[in-house]
Amino acid sequence: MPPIDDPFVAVALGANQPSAAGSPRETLVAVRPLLEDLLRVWSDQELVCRWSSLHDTVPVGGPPDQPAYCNAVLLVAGLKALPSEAAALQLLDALQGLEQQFGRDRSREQRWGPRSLDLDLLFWGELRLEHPRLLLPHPRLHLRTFVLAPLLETMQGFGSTVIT
Ligand code: PH2
Ligand code: MG
Ligand code: MG
Repeated sequence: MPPIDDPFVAVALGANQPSAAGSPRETLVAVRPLLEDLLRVWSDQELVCRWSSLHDTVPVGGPPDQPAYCNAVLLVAGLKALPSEAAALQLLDALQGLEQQFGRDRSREQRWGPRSLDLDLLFWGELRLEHPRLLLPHPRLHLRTFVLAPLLETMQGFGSTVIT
């Protein structure tokens, strides 16, 4: 893979409730091509998409006894558009539309409670946003192993080379 200097977009995926597509794992498998299509439409160009594997994870926060999560990360490279608040909010709208398609109903859920699909924007290059709808970079990114472990998988091979 050639080095790519354009800013990355990273999206975290999570689910711990069944959707019409099936179990949380089946949901994430079904979401993958739809999320890639959504990003291509949003950016109006071909992109380099790097997927982590699917991770079964212990729930962090939220109500006690909620079911285990399935998590993954998508790293998107090769975007020519410059990061901006307007474009990031447009992407957030598109991600929330996809969440709804998989049965997510924000009006009926608890903070950090169970959900059929969660799509979180983690960062877009160096863009810093403090918008009521979106904080970038994601303020808890560095605290969440269920995000960092799959993110690291997607980043292998990009950027600096290890000298042995
Ligand atoms: N998402 C949450 C709350 N807790 N725990 C894990 N393991 N994975 C998640 O995706 C997750 C969570 C709220 O978005
Ligand atoms: Mg979310
Ligand atoms: Mg989340």
